[in-house]
Amino acid sequence: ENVAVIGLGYIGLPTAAILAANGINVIGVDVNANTIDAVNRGEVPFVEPDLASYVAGAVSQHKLSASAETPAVQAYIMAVPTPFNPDRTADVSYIKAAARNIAPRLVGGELVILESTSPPGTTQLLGDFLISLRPDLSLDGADDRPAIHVAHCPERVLPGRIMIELVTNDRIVGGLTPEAAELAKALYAVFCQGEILLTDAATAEMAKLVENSYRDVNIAFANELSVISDKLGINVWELIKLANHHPRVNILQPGPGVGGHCIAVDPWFIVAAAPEEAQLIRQARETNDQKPDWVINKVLDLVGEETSLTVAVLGLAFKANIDDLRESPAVSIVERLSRKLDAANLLVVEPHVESLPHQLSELENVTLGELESSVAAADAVLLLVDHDVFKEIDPAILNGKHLVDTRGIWQ
Ligand code: SAJ
Repeated sequence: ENVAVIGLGYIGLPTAAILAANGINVIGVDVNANTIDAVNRGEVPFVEPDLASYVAGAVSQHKLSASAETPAVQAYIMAVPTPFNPDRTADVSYIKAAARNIAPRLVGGELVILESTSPPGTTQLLGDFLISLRPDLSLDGADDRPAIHVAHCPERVLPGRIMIELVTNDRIVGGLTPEAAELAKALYAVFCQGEILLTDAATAEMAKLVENSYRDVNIAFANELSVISDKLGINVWELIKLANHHPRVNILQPGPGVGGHCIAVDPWFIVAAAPEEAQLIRQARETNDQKPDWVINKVLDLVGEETSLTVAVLGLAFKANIDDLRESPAVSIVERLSRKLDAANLLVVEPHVESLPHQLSELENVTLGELESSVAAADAVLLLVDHDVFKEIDPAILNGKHLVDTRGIWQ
């Protein structure tokens, strides 16, 4: 069987590689020439554990190749971005662009799967769009027009554990027709050892958004507790640890805000679909988005008049032990802190990257430093990411320094 995976990013490339490792002939399609060249050399353009060996193996076995052209195949998996617009609605233009390239290749009988996280109704929109381009086809075989089978199968893998979770997680498959759902299930069963649960497309779309909103609401609760506890002089880490001894309580961890391109985005798709009703979901987003301001004010309060000081900032990634800086609250905290404390020297320590991201590289008072020397030189230490390497610091070297620990690793 031949499958095309459209979009070779954090989700598309691992999915292409795991299908290829299970004997499927996969053609990866991308608009980025560097990505295509890297994959065809058997290389991976970003860091994800175990992915590199899967891609190298699949390419050398001639099971995986990459191209700019959309081929004619039996099944298409779309894993293109669905970023959000300034008005917080979803931008589905990448889905439409992929559909425009698929449409001329269709003869009927093909499976088209949307994996991208999408607002409710997008899979139907995709199906209708394909049929508008190809009125000789149908979504259900009506009027003897050959059917193309359209389904939604949202990805739910955790960055850092993608190659494991692709195999072990349960999957939700929502078809525009029951037949489309069954066909998509058969394709995912090639590599997925979890349960594959069938539903309609809109429920599958909503399930993905709900999972990330559930996490966002729970992180907002933890973040609100940290602000309340700080005001009351209570150690929030101890508080949460104690409360979690209750058999039905499981509070998440506060932090400097919520980053990444899923949890901080997906809840807005629900808010856009039901603005009047989605009150708690909206408030949670706002609570988490306000946390970086609170952290900045905390640092400013602590240093007071002492503005020409050296601050060691530990961590830039959006969470522990990864190199991904996209939508990271740490990056925006450093950027804004450098303006507020323009007489200070900010030494940023991020062992997972080799250079500062563009938002920070132009700032005169921000430099990338090495862990031990930066902490030693610092008057204040601001911890933003709970990377394992930071947990190994000898607490003695922190003595006498102002400390803001947003992740509670030194409590
Ligand atoms: N965070 C906290 N406190 C916590 C947990 C997380 O502040 O107790 C912060 C992290 O530091 C980070 C953000 O939340 O900034 C998100 O991190 P995460 O580990 O919760 O999630 P992601 O964005 O890496 O991946 C999520 C996962 N969704 C769920 O766990 C419900 C993943 O399974 C999804 O596939 C992924 O979103 C996605 O692509 O949608």
